[in-house]
Amino acid sequence: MRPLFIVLITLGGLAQSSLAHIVLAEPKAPAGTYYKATLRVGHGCNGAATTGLAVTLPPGFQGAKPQPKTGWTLTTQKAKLAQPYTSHGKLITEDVVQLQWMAQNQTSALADDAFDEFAFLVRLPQEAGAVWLRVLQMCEGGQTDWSEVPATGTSTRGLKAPAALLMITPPAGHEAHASEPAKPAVPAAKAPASHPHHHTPAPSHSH
Ligand SMILES: [Cu+2]
Repeated sequence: MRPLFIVLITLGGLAQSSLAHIVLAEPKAPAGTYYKATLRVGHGCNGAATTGLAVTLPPGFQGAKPQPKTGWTLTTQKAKLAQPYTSHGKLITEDVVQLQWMAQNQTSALADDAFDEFAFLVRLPQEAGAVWLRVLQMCEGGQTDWSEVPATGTSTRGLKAPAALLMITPPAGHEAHASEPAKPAVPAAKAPASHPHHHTPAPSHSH
């Protein structure tokens, strides 16, 4: 790679906000809830149009279902689970581990000067904390592997191709457990109080 090219990429990286990367439109969600993950693709690969997107689901993400897109072919990949779980009374021993959207033709490909969103529905793990979604962006004549994760914390500053960050917040109703040791990477959890949770001790409604 020529030095000038590297300088341009670096400058570009500094100038762009994280909005230009592949990010989650809704980067925060309570643990154990059904979450619509919307991956926002802000640009192609060094100017080339995006022809495909493959997202790897972190462990504990259950029953992922991609949202179909006109002009794009969907593929879901399943794998045997190290830790089977029960859903709606059934034991789940294998689950979706990767989702892929491929443009059916050049017309469907996402031009560099446009943006689009790729979504899926998934049940989030019960544990709060920072989770990174690895996204492989395939383009005409190249690709970008959005897989970089900071050594500590959750700042993606200085990373050229960071994975998409999701902050899983403690479920509402578990705030009383705040004295439990929290994972260091998690900033003060602000779970919306508007999500009633079955673990919430039922307050006595005497009125
Ligand atoms: Cu970017």
